[in-house]
Amino acid sequence: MEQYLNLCRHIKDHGVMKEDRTGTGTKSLFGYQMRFDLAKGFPLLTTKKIAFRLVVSELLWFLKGDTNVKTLIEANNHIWDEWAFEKWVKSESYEGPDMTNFGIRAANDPAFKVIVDEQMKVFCSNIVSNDDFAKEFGDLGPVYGKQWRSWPGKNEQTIDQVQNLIEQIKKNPDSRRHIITAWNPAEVDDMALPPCHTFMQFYVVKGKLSCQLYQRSADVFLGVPFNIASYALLTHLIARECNLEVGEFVHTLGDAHIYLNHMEQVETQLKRTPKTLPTLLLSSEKASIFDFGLEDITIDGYDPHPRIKAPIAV
Ligand code: DHF
Ligand code: TMP
Repeated sequence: MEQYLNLCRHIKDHGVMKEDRTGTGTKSLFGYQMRFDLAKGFPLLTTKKIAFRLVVSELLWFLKGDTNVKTLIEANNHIWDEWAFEKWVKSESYEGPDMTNFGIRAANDPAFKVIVDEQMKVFCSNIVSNDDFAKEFGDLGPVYGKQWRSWPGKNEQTIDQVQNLIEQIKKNPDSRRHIITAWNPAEVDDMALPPCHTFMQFYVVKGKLSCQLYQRSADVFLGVPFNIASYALLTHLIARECNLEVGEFVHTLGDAHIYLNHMEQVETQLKRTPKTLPTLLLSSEKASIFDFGLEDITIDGYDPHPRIKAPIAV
């Protein structure tokens, strides 16, 4: 994963200070590309520990067409909590302490973070125990799952981009139209967070399937390691279903940034030596990509350096 460390170094050396929506501040640059040969091991970061089960449960959630955090929370995956929580604390139903700009305030004030964490616990337990609450506040809007599996088409019909993609790869591998887009301009305003990984294209040559992702906005310390693993996994799953070997994952970034409150963590990582990449193991029993469950996807030989914590910008 030298590619990832090179990206961090490149932003450190050539990035420009840039303000951002969250008020955190970033070092940023525009336009960057990494390539990962998926035959050379599974690109799960080894210079810090990534909880692979979170990557898997999020991808399965997308693939099911789900957009409600209830499913994630029930799988003990809390990576999307803040963006559903935000809807709740801004609503009439919320009666707790003031949560205006809770993200940036929690990042700068440990005492306030304790209060946010308490309210977040209340939120998560409401989501799990109360279906009406989950329906109203758990849904992130028409985000990835909706656009991937049921993009609103003509005459009230919906388009299953994933199913169509798999069919086309099987029928017409040479096509230059193997595309899935999550960026739906008509619906972006209804999303809790407009898609960051927005546009992917697949490519088949010599029996190998490659994938290129265009990511418009890239949180290099927290989001990007997940995004690399997630798209590598997606490529493996689609290749398996189409009887192809895996080729490359090409990761193209738009605004590639390191948040200023992640700089120390990035430094720590840069001092570490990458280890051998793990191997992905997929259950051979499942016929379709849509049948995969958490237990069918595992990683072998993953021996990373310890986890490094960092606050997420909301
Ligand atoms: N917002 C921002 N500012 N950056 C993101 O990367 C991001 N990613 C989102 C939603 N909004 C975002 C969805 N993906 C974590 C990783 C990926 C992710 C959201 C959060 C994260 O916090 N990872 C922690 C561990 C989390 C845990 O163990 O629960 C990490 O250390 O990798
Ligand atoms: P933005 O909508 O203002 O660009 O903020 C989104 C932030 O989330 C930005 O820092 C990029 C980051 N992000 C990722 O890096 N990867 C992801 O998968 C997601 C959902 C977000």
